Amino acid sequence: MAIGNLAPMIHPNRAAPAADPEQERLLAAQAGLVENEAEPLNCETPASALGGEVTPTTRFYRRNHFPIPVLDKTTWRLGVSGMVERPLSLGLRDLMRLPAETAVVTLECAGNGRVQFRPPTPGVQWAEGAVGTAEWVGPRLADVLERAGIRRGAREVIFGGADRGTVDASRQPIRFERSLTVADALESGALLAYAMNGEPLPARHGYPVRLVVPGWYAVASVKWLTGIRVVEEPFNGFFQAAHYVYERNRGGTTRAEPVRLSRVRALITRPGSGRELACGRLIVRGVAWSGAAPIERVEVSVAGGPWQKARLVGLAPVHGWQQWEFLVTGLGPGEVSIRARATDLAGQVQPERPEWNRLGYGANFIHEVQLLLR
Ligand SMILES: Nc1nc2c(c(=O)[nH]1)N[C@H]1C(S)=C(S)[C@@H](COP(=O)(O)O)O[C@H]1N2
Ligand SMILES: [Mo]
Repeated sequence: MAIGNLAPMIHPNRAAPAADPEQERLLAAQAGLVENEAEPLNCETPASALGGEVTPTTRFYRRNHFPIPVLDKTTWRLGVSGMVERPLSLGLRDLMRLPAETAVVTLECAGNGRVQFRPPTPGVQWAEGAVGTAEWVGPRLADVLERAGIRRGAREVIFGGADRGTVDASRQPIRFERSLTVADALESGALLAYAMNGEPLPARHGYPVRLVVPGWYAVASVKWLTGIRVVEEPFNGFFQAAHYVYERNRGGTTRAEPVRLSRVRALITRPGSGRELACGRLIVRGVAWSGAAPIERVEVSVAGGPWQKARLVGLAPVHGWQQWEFLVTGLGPGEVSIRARATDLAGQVQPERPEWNRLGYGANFIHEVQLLLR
């Protein structure tokens, strides 16, 4: 990497103050989120609080690797550097003057569902609520890259966040950085989002600007974006090459494949697991999504019975989850389990048992709720 590429990485946001961790915990608890880790705060939405076209921002899951930086829009700059014809330094107003796109996009943490892997895998033990859908607004990443002009021979685009910290005691503090290939950066439909559900992004979700990469596991959607660097070499950062990879051992050799698109998955949002309900009829509701393709079908199995097709409700946004519902009749008293599984138009169906991998990613287990009927 040329020395010149480093310059824009030294930005005024380095010494950004951090959000108060106790206040963040309190707000999350008040919104009914489940805390999996206190500092940095990692909390998820109970499945029963999901559903609807978008997730209210207060209830949107939070996944942080480092303390939350509180950035100042008057000094914040987004640098575009490296293998570009015209390096850029953009302020929030500059970005807001560009044509904006609005997209409803589901973001899911690649570790969602990890708690179910056996043997257990390290990392935050997410159940199934590290997922949410929001309406995002901002210019297209491709437009900004076009303005800068990607030079021939460029291979990847690295996105740097303003947050930093240590990932293990023996190492220096690092930033949160992720890359996309030039083709993915231009063709994924990624946005430089400054609004979430009609409001400026809150600090915890990446204020003032985050990347939103539709269809990809949310690790690609870098929050608190301050630097975009176009490079010639594959990026080997910690969150790119050491983590967020499916690591599998085959015949004694370890292979690592990067986490990319969200795997197909359905969640039952109503009724919530553990509920006591009256016998008879019951409407089961949920959401389903897949990074690869739209949802083709959702099936429900009651008390271990056959898979039956649920009704898809409305037309889902291209990259937002599909709502669905299913009417169950003739329920007698006692405990009953209800399961739901999704299939996408690419032909991928949720597996009975997602493939175990060392770091516990892509755990798209079939969701099951237990009910007590009286
Ligand atoms: N700068 C920065 N961006 C980040 C992260 C982070 O820790 N720092 N976490 C990533 C991961 S793993 C996820 S799942 C999503 C979570 O976004 P949210 O907290 O807005 O739900 O942000 C991604 N972008
Ligand atoms: Mo994540």
